[in-house]
Amino acid sequence: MPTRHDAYPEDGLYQPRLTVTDAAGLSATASLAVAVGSEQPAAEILAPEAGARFRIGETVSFRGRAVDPDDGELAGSQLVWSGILHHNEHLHYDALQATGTEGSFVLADHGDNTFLELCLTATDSQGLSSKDCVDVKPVEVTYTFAALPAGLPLTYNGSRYFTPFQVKTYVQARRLVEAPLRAAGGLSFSSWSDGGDAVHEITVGDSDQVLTARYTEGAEAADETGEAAAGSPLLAAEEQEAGAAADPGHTSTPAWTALQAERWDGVDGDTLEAFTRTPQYHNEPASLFALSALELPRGGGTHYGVRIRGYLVPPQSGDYRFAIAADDQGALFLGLDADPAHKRVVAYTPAPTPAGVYEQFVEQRSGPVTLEAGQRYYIEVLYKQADHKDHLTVAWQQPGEGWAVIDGRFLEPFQR
Ligand SMILES: [Ca+2]
Ligand SMILES: [Ca+2]
Repeated sequence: MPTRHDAYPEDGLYQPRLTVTDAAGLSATASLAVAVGSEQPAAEILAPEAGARFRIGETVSFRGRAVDPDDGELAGSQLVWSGILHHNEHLHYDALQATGTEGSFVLADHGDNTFLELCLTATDSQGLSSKDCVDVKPVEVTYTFAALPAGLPLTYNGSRYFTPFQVKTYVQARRLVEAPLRAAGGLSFSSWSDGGDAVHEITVGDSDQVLTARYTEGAEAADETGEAAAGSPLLAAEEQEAGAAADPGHTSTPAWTALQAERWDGVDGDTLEAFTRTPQYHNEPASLFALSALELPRGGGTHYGVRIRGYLVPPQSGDYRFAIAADDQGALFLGLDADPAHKRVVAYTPAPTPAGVYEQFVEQRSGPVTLEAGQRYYIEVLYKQADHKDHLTVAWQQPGEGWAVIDGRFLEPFQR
């Protein structure tokens, strides 16, 4: 490798360039900044201090300086502040821009798992610069969400999780929490421990808290039949449905409240084939939970399998298309009519897909399926989670419409 030595007798900033040209006449150039007789300045953030935490809505004051071995203390005009918002693994630049020795901003709420990286860049008279950065993080607290009885899914900030679950969030942040009005086993929402409505906004307090959604046995009719139905939670759900309809207070209860998912735990393997071969699958499920759409709550843990059965009742006649997304694997079966014996696979995931992405594999999407309005078609979804992420969504395209997750209002509970 050729080496070249250059001497720069005058102080200043030099940009030596190296150009290489190949036999075909194509060339490339690289350059380098060389400052002769000068050293770079030292940027230093004096405030906020590393590790300092701020509440959402609080004013954050920042202050800094830079000393240059050649120029001495640099003027405010040579100090530029910038902010980089870290959101999960994403970076958003230009979260803040300012010039000077000091300034302030109000700490905004960008959601959980976020913080601002505040940087000061000092540039001396020769164009040499240095940078100092500090993380500006919100004051964090842990909120635990529980349900009585435990295990029911609750929604925190738009995502559903099985209870109990914990979230790290920020003091003074506002978040939406939601408890379904109806849950599996004939349960009705009763109250939140903070006294809020089933769906309400919380302002995150200064310390860790537990928020509990309490459920009670549903309509009176369900209580009367509870004993007979004890061995069959699905049957109990149907009777609950009938009981709810007879209770004037619950006449608006939508049919989907009885749509149930059956869950088996401790299931080995990462495929549906492995799932359906296990002894567990041929026994009673470990738990049941209600669904409001063909979408499973995420964060359900590892090594479990789910079966959802019911009837699809199309709102209009015509050609429908179906699609499924899952991690680790999911399959959608549809009957030619209401008889489970006439089911066939219309869509499945050959390998894990990203959440809500239906274009990864051709097998994920069905061809056109002709359905008649008001008819009941048996529908079954099988899902297997091994480890890491879990998700399942089943979407459809009604005639002349866009893709949407199949809502519970088009589904009826399975009848044995
Ligand atoms: Ca300098
Ligand atoms: Ca997984």
